[in-house]
Amino acid sequence: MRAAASALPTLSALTTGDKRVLARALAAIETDAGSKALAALLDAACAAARAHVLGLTGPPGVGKSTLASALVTRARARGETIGVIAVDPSSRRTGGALLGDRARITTDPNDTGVFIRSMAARDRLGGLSNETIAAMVLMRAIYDRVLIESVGIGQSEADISFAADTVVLCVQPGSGDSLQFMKAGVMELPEVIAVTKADMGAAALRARSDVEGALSLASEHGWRAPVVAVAATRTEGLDDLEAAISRHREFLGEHDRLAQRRDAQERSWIEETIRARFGTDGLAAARRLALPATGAFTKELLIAGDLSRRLGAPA
Ligand SMILES: Nc1nc2c(ncn2[C@@H]2O[C@H](COP(=O)(O)OP(=O)(O)OP(=O)(O)O)[C@@H](O)[C@H]2O)c(=O)[nH]1
Ligand SMILES: [Mg+2]
Repeated sequence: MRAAASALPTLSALTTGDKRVLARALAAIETDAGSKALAALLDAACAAARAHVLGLTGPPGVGKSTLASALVTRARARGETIGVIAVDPSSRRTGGALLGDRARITTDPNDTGVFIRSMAARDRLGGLSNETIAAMVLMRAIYDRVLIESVGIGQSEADISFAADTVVLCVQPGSGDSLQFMKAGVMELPEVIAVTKADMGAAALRARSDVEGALSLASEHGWRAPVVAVAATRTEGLDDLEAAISRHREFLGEHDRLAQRRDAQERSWIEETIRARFGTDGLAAARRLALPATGAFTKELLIAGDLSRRLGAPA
């Protein structure tokens, strides 16, 4: 059923925390794509951002969902509200059913302080779709925390850094893949590295020292990624992980770093979308446009409208 644009909730209705209102807004991300009203709502939500956005990434099976579950439980125990997005590379819509749901995060269905949504990935591994970005923006205006789980190995971690304030890369004892990328400098450095399944004894210890060795010289923009060992199934190492995440959050709070990071993210959302629709020439033309000061989502609409008028590309 197509929701009419008028069914779009207002920001103040959204921020009451009523899950049905959020569900309605999430549906509108697809049904109302390209509408001014949706862009205005998303821009208002961007301006009302309140959550810290944590990105959990790493190869399939590394323990991301188990860790996410543990972090959700701890956040709720502290009285914090949390929205979770599980980006699922394997999900395919077949006959209306979303297959291969990787959220596997169990919570109390009556708890109004937690909202979990699985979303399909873009074609690339770990790739975030426009819908995922929009869902994050909505949840960020509602909850105290947002957590995005996304599969990624190697370069694709960069994708989650377009949405998250703090990226935690999960690596597993005995698997050298992420490590190889890091050593080769191919990988965008995460802000925190979690060696999962630390209950696996010597292999976990070795993994941790391997990662620390690989990172010994790496430090990006004044932040050196801490390496933390966690055993989510035994709820071990979670204090250390949360402390590392908090330290990065404090780091972002200094010198306007958070605002700069989010500005850069918004620019990359616009560029990605314009490039995907109008190519590199379109992007170059967009850079020459004089645009009024608006939020990123409205700006993207204005650019797309202008380019499709001038280039005759589909609006
Ligand atoms: N021994 C041990 N096993 C764990 C731990 N955390 C997760 N696992 C197991 O690892 C397997 C994968 O865990 P998930 O949390 O589903 O991993 P994931 O990274 O979310 O997997 P995908 O979403 O499929 O990529 C499960 O069988 C978990 O029980 C841990 O701390 N210790
Ligand atoms: Mg998972």
